[in-house]
Amino acid sequence: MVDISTRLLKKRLKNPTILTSGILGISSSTLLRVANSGAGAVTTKSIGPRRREGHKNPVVVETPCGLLNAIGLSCPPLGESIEELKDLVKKSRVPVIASIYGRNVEEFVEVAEKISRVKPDFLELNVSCPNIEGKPFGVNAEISARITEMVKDSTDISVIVKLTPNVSDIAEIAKAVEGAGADAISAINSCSGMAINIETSRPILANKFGGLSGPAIKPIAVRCVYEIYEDVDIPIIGIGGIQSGRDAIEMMMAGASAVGIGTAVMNHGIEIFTRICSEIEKFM
Ligand code: RRO
Repeated sequence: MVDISTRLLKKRLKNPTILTSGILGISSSTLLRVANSGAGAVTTKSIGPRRREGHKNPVVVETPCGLLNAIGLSCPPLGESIEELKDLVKKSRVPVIASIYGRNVEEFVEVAEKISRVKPDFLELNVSCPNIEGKPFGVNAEISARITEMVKDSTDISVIVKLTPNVSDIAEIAKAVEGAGADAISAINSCSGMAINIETSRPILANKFGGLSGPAIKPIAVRCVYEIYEDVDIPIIGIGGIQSGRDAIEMMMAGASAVGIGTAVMNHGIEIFTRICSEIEKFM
């Protein structure tokens, strides 16, 4: 059998597939099912400092080329998220990435400190959610670097920074967070988009705009990962539209050390991890 294990910083992944953030929430039992189903690592939905409702329905719309979402960073109170994460970290046989967000630098640090106590394998800083009021921090190199630096000062856990493709120069942001101490980068978050119901002449999503994911964004993700890889020396988790082993290999050829699988889980179920891995093995 081909060995497709890989390293992400100090952790060994039995294979390069990672459940991306947001797809299956933060419930420990759900994430453990994915961990036991063949994923190389799992990522929680982004955890914030306090309970957050998220946007009104509809929050998801399927388009012919991908999924458009505007969940709006919904999450339970921090204490509840921490209990779920604690259970997940205790029981998971694969590395756990805790995704976190804050409305400012102080909130990022607060969540990072509290989450670090339950010792996930990695923290992922979500500076790139497209579904917030105004622009995400990730469009600004200086602010992204400041958040990275402050979180790094507050934790011993390796920090991954998740970048947005909705910028003119993603490599510039990648270099800034690398300079601020980021241990790795994940790219990309969803691409800002919109869908209109032409019968009602209204936007379909209650939030009007959403983040597009799925096969439509794969070429954008491959281009972003390639550009980042040329400019930074830290590992990259390549995310965006991966549905098959060939897609995963393409992303790794662009420079990714591991790949995030998100929308494909919704389309094909959690068996997607073993399917992608066996396709990678065959290709190798
Ligand atoms: O919750 C969301 O609406 C959301 C988040 Br936090 C994110 O990072 N990316 C996305 O497409 N949706």
